Amino acid sequence: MNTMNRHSGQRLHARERLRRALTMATAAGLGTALLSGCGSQQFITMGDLASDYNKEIFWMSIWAIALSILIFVGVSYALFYTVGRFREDRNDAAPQQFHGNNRLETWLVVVPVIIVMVLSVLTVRSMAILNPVPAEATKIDVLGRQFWWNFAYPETKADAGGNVTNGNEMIMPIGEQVALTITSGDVIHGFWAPNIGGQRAAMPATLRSWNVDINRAGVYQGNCTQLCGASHANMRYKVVALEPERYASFLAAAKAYRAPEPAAGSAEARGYALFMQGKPETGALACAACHRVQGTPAAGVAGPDLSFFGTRRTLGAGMWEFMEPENHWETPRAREILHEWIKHSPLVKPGSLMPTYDGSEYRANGKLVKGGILTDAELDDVAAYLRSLKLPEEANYWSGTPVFGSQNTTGGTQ
Ligand code: HEC
Ligand SMILES: [Cu+2]
Repeated sequence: MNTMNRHSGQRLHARERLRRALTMATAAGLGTALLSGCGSQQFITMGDLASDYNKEIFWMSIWAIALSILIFVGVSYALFYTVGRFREDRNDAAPQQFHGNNRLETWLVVVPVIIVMVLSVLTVRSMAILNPVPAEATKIDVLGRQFWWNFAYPETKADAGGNVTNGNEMIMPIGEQVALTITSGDVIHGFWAPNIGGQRAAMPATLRSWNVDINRAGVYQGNCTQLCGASHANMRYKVVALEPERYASFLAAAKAYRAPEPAAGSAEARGYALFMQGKPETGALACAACHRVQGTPAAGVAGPDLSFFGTRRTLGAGMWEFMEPENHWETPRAREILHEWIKHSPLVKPGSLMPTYDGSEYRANGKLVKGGILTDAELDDVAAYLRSLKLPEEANYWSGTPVFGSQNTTGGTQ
């Protein structure tokens, strides 16, 4: 009886284990399917030696590791030597006491001090190389907010007013140091783009400078590294590094850019009106209150800059990527996601601080409030307006730029 019970118990146990394994396998499969459902998300790659910053840190690490190995070997040798030499079975008498052995103690102090000094000198040397901001460096102001990024070019005043600024996609030149000034508009975020030189905290009311660089043109992945809220993991961005000439032509076009004026009566024109004024009858807030579009009265700063939105290939701070070689915003998937985004972004991106436009609740200043309403047709008009916000083709920084760490490595419109 007893044994039988035990047997059936074991069988149950085995069955339970199988069930759990199956559930886990299904969950893992679903997870993978969901993740890959997001399209070809670009991976983070580390240890990229195309960046002089990374190279400097790499060699410093090699020295630190070499010294650590030396210490490890030394300590291990001393340990085994002592254990072997002073084994109890060989020496019945108490081991010889050697406190007061000045020679030994001097060595024990001097050697670690030398090691620490060598490491400090190496560190200070690297800091002296990496930290000073060269006067001629390209300057970019980085602002992190829940859950997006803005990249402003403080030295490039737009002809239409304000600084040239781009949301969630940072364009920089290759082959020179780029001086970032990093801050946060709310909580602490972490600016992490390993290909161009690692990680820096983005802290409110604090400006941190940091020089980054890379010698290979391409699109690289960046992420927020601080647990800053619900969509911390969806606070991504792209670093687009361009050859100097291409960077210059981007910057010149961005400087001269004024959002294209929609033709009267077009969907874009209807979208423009909604963007600027919202729809007060239904409580739909004006997008312009939170978003800037260069060359229009829209100058909001509570959300990412949308001036070149049509040229961008990411949405929701890199939560979605659209890498189709041509007309990426015209694909059914992109159209659907953009529509859903404007309609109720907190539903598709947890914690998004943008209002809803389908009457559902969202969080504003910590309180739940009801969004206004735009009809599906109106949402499409607004989306059409956003898609029309394009830089001239010669300034399209995605075009032909290789995307590293992605299944789709061609990127752009090659
Ligand atoms: C109360 C401020 C506010 C209003 C009003 C607002 N937004 Fe936003 N918007 C945001 C914030 C904040 C984000 C960033 C959300 C995130 O990624 O976490 C955002 C993000 C976006 C993005 C994604 C940008 C990117 O590159 O990821 C688009 C597109 C957008 N808004 C369009 C609109 C449109 C269109 C309207 C009007 C129908 C609008 N927004 C109204 C605050 C606002
Ligand atoms: Cu963050």
